[in-house]
Order: sequence, then C-alpha cells, then structure tokens
Amino acid sequence: AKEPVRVLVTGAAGASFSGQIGYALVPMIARGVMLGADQPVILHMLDIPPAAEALNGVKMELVDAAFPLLKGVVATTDAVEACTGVNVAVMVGGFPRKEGMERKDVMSKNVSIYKAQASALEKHAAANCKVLVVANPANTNALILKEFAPSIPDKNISCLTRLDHNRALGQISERLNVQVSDVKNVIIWGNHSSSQYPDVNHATVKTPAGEKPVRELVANDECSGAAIIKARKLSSALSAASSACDHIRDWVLGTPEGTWVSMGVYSDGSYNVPAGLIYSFPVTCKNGEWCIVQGLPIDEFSRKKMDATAEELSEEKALAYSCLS
Ligand code: NAX
Repeated sequence: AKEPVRVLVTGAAGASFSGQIGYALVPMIARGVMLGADQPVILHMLDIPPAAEALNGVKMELVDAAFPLLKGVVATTDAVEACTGVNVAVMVGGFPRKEGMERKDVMSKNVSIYKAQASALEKHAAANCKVLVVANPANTNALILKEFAPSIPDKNISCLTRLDHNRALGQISERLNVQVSDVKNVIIWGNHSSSQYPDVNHATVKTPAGEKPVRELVANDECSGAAIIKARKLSSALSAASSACDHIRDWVLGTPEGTWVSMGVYSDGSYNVPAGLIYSFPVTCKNGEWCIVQGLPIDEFSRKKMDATAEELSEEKALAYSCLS
C-alpha cells in the first residue's frame, strides 16, 4: 500500500460567506479525486478561530463519511500545526472583498495572511511541497507566498485558473452540442480576474471526421472572453473544488498526450509575458512538473489581451508590495 500523502486545505470551514469551496473540496480529496483512487491521504484543515467550531463540524462529517482512503484528519487554527509535513497545500482561505472596502485594504489583509502562511509552509511543509492558491487575488497571493517562502522552488507555487479553463471547455461543448470530453486545448492567459484572456484559437473538438479547430465551428464573437467572464460571475464552490482537484491531479499524475491545461505559474518570460509575475499559461505536466507550451502563434488581438492582463498583474504586484512597506 502507498504511504499517505498529507494535503493541507486552508479556509476549510467555508465559514465566512457564500462559496464554501473548502466544504466541497475536502470530501473530493478524501475520495481520491485529487490524487487517485489508490492514494491514501491525511487531511490537514486550517481556518481562523471564529470558524473553529464549524471546522470541527466538517471534521466530524469526514469521520462519519468513512472514506476508506482517509487515514487521518487534522483540524486546527494553528498554521504551524496545519502546515507540518504537508506534501500538497491548497490555499482557499483569504480575506474577502467587502462592500465599500478599498482595494488596497483588501490587498493588505491578504498580503499579511499569505506572508504568514508562506513562512509556516517554508519552515514546516515536506520538502517539494506543491502549492495551489485558490483565494483571490489568486495570482498575487501566490506571488506573495513565493516571495516569503524562498526555499520552496518557484516551480512548486501555482494559482488556480483551471476553473476558468474548464468553464471555457464547458461553454464550447454547450454551444456546439458536443461532449465536453471531446473539447480540448483552450487557454486562459493571465490573471484570474475579469482581465483574463480565454483563448480558443488553438482549441479543438473531436468529430467523427477527426479533430477540428473550434474556430471553424464557432463564430469569432461567440466565444469572446466577455461571454465566459459573464458566466464566471456565478457563485462557484463545487466547480472550483473540482477544478482544484483537476489542477493538482494533472500536475502530479501528468496531462494526457496532446492535451494542455491552464495553470497560473511563475513567468519565465515565455510569450513576452514579463518575468516575475504569476501568470496563467498553457502547460503540460509530466513527472510532477509543469512546462509551458511553447511556440503557439499569437495574433495581434491575442497579443493585446495578453499584454492587458499582464499589465493588471504588474499593477497588483506593485500594490501588494506597497502594502509590505
Ligand atoms: P468562504 O468564505 O466560504 O471560505 C473562506 C474560508 O477561509 C472561511 O472559512 C474563512 O474563515 C477562511 N479564512 C479566512 N482567513 C483565513 C486565514 N487567514 N487562514 C485560514 N483560513 C482563513 O469562501 P469561498 O467561497 O470558499 O472562497 C474562497 C476563496 O476562493 C475566495 O478568495 C474566492 O474569491 C476564491 N475563489 C477563487 C476561484 C479561482 O478560480 N481561483 C474561484 C472561486 C472563488 O471565487
């Protein structure tokens, strides 16, 4: 039998507002959706003291569900205890934007949360721990985490744009009336925000006559980012949780041959995206490592969109840094 993998979920109580991603996510992990049906897991759940009781309730439910793969549950409000020995960390906890709050104030709260949790992970997580940041602003929270956990390799820190990616696949399948499993290779470029660029120029659909470019089947404007973003505003917990599982599963177990996925990763300057941002790229994964898909032709329209979302991320980065001083 395999050794259990320790998976941290922060914000696991899902206690503060509408989404409750953590509550949807932990049973998926315990069922093997994230790491495979033969991979035992130990769940580490972190939340803040006001949510401690709710968190304990989630723990009781996990025990009641008698998941065969679940070898243990740590439910705590102590970041050090939560981070100790974890192999995978899914960061769902954060400070939500509230009505009337300044952008800078929200950023400042999240910067301090991610700074502190970065240190806890850096000191106490297992070597080679893989980190996925879900909480918004996801790209910039991931960047802060990277800055304050310098011993965690850049390659191990990512943010979630897989929900946007999966949504694009789902939308195309709805529009073309085909199975979602027959659609692949959309790309989400940039920030997990309304500036992101969902790109269908390289996407294909499997048809009885072979693989066809999505572009030949849907009119240009039909698949515009705006339509997808509009749908993206829907409340999402189950789909976010499922996409987080997809993100980690593909990262750890690999992407299928000929298929890429979108991940927010540390830019190395590929596609002239400024290095030093956490930016969503098309990636393939093998042996536990992602690799940016290179050499895709980029038209002028796409270039502008990719630059605009990079620009927003540079601004967010500057804002985050201004909160540090
Ligand atoms: P919930 O409010 O339901 O859950 C958040 C949990 O985090 C709460 O239990 C809260 O107590 C906890 N928390 C707050 N500060 C914490 C801290 N310092 N340490 C540990 N836990 C802490 O929010 P939910 O709807 O689950 O959304 C979670 C985050 O995901 C939000 O930031 C949301 O904006 C973001 N999302 C990101 C998505 C993505 O694709 N990247 C999509 C879904 C979602 O919008």
